[in-house]
Amino acid sequence: MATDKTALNLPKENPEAEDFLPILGTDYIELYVGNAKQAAYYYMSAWGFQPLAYSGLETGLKDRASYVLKQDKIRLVLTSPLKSGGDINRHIEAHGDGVKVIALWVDDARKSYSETVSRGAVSYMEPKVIKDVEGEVVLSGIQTYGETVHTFVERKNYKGAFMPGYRRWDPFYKAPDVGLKYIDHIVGNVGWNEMNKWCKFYAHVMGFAQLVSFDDKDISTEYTALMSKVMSNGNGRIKFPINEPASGRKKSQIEEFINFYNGSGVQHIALATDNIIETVGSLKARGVEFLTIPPSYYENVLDRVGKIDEDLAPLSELGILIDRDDEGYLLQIFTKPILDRPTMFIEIIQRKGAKSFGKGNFKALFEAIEREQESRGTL
Ligand code: TYF
Ligand code: FE
Repeated sequence: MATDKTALNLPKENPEAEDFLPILGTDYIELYVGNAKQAAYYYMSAWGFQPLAYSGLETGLKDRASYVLKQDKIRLVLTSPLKSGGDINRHIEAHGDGVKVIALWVDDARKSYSETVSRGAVSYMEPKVIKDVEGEVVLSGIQTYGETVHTFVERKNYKGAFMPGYRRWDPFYKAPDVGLKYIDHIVGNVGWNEMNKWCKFYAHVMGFAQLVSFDDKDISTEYTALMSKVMSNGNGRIKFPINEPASGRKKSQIEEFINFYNGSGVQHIALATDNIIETVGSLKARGVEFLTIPPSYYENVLDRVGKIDEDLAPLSELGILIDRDDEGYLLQIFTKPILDRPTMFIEIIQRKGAKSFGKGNFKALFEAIEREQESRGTL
């Protein structure tokens, strides 16, 4: 692991410099999916999301339906087209179900737009005000890797369930939550030799700093080869690792993603909990499938990470990985791909002081991913 100080004008190293793009947090993640009604049911029943808002034919839309789900600070929007043709169908045809929008909550969506577009961002949506009786929201947006976009959401005085155009959605069915709290990080996979381009985009255009970088020597040897850099905004609330494939003995898991997604896109979303044993236990009981870790991982893991608060037995039973840095430790686990295409998956993470990414787990994790790749015959 190397901390790359060459990466541009970093807020951390220049604390006097004004953050030209202050971000309050992730506002929501929107996926374009083939069947939003059924996807909503999956994220509610398996993942414990609660229904929040809806828009579609009943609210006057003619061409799409969206369901908004919530669990603590995490909001998901699931959107499907209602007619043939159009951008959403084209997105699904190219990528399968996947993340279209990573929405960022800001104080000033107009300024966020002008600051980023003037630094070279490609516009996705010019600032616009949307209103209803509950107040108003200002939206704007820029393009990022692949067909993914960032919208800026300013909701100064909005009192409604989600935003104008949506109505509260309160179906009779509600599954209990599973203790998911907030989005820890969102990872993008980009094409060969594109990692630095997109890290420069996050640095120059959005004022992010590089936290860490992993090169193919850290991450490949005989395992799935990739390179990765983690970009973070000024207050550290937003963390975007960017991976690119590297050549190795077998086909990189990043290359497999790029092939099935037809380009760059969101590879995984890491959701934080403050009790990973309970959260993962509930998810498994509801049918969520995780990568399996061999028992040998647990034989000497405590020699590597030292003392932890949890008993090892439930961690080992569930296949939860452990890693440590200077500031503490972290617990993490990864699902199998949650779609038919081997593209997107979800990570559950519990941080106990550690601010890093689980480099100490890469070998066990990538071996687990390789076993999955083998089972698909895609190596
Ligand atoms: O949070 C972490 O430790 C992960 C590790 O293709 C990771 O993001 C890195 C690359 C990858 C899958 C997982
Ligand atoms: Fe991760």
